[in-house]
Amino acid sequence: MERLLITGAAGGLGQMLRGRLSHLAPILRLADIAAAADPAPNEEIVQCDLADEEAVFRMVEGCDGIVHLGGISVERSFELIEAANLRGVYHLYEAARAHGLPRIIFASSNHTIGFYPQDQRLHADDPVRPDGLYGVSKVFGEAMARMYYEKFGQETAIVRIGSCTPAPRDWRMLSTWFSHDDFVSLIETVFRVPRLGCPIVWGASANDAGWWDNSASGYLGWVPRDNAAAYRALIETQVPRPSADAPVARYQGGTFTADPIHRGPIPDPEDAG
Ligand code: NAI
Ligand code: 15L
Repeated sequence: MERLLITGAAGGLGQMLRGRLSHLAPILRLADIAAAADPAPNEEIVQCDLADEEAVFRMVEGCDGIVHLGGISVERSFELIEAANLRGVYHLYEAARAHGLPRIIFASSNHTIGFYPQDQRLHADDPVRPDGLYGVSKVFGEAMARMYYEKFGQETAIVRIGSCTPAPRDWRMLSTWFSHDDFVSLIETVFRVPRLGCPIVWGASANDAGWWDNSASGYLGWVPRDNAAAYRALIETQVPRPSADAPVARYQGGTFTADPIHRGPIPDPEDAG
């Protein structure tokens, strides 16, 4: 690849990956609606609202691979989700079609299946059970990826990310944790394999307590190395165990299953007094 595009580059995962993917292409194009920090010599900064189709076409032009992280990443109002995660994904796929079908990694989420109980092991082809508007928007993105694959041969790795954090922080993350190293190695694999197709890959580490079976995407040869079990003793001693009937202990999507449908803006906790 000559140029790799990372959308959502100003966000949590974007900032982490910005520093860890520079070996994949001489130029990293970092895009976000938010202003980004100063570019390094190998970086191009593009400020772009995913809801703006022309801007998305300019953002994608000249890129040979895309890590699509941009969008609303938690439960929000339909209006916010629609702009970034519905229109934004459509714009991204149309731009990719116009600019040579660069391989895409689509950051989907465990919230596409959040209403499954935690004692059920899932495969990639199990029916979706989204736990909110955010989860529904990721189902939409997955369907968009699949349709562009069937119609135009656009390859995408649909990565249903669990909880991608430096370390697991709570009991649920003993099952959902996706280490930064494992995410990086998955991205390396996706851009290395001769044939990608359009697999759904569970974005999770090799957690002893994991719920998700990645055998359907085994042909990629990607093997996660980390295991949240290494943090179990720490969590058991430092994090109170939630009661068995709490959403965070019942459902794979945890607390998202209990979120309301937000109508109108949600106050930013930092603005409250
Ligand atoms: P984040 O919220 O920190 O970053 C998302 C970025 O997208 C932000 O920088 C934001 O400014 C940008 N963005 C929002 N609306 C936009 C718009 N209209 N146009 C352009 N950019 C826009 O999220 P995070 O944690 O970095 O996650 C990255 C991706 O991975 C998201 O798509 C999220 O849904 C997905 N994901 C993340 C998980 C995690 O554990 N961090 C778990 C499951 C999925
Ligand atoms: C997600 O989809 C969110 O983007 C992230 O902030 C976490 O909440 C994660 O899921 C999770 O379920 O832990």
